[in-house]
Amino acid sequence: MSQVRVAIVMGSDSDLKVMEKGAKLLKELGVGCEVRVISAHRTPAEAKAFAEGLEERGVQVVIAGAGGAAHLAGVMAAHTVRPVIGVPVDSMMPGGLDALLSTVQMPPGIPVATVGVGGAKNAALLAVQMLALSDPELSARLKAHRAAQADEVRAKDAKVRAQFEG
Ligand code: RP5
Repeated sequence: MSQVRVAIVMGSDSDLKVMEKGAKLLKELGVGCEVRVISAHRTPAEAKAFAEGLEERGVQVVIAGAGGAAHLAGVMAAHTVRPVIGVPVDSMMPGGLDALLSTVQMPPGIPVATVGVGGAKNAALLAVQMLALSDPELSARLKAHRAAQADEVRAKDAKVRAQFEG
């Protein structure tokens, strides 16, 4: 198994349908990750111990997703100086506004880089961009991923254009 460089944590297994998209993308880009269910409220001792142990285990970035009163990313950030990316999950209030505000509105001094509601893919890409700062091979894979994405859009453009051509 490759070295775990990114930890994906979520408040409940009900968040997995969102968070697994990030895990899948990390795998595609060849970044070792671990996926855990740890709750800021239901298992607070585990949350603290997990965050405190990240540095020693060599984990470089944390992606934390939770819904409702979403404090998991903030709790992770409170107990580590590793960068924490928060993913608000739409699980209680429609649209996930509760989770978005709970995740993004951190007090000055303890930052959480918050992506959009359900934005596990962007969280993974942001984590990869951080790791790529000191990893040229990963940076090359990231550029190839962007290029492939652009090709997909061009293919869609061609398809839509063809549909409406006179
Ligand atoms: C949050 O409460 C979790 O992150 C999840 O989004 C939400 C509901 O949890 P379950 O009742 O599905 O376990 O802590």
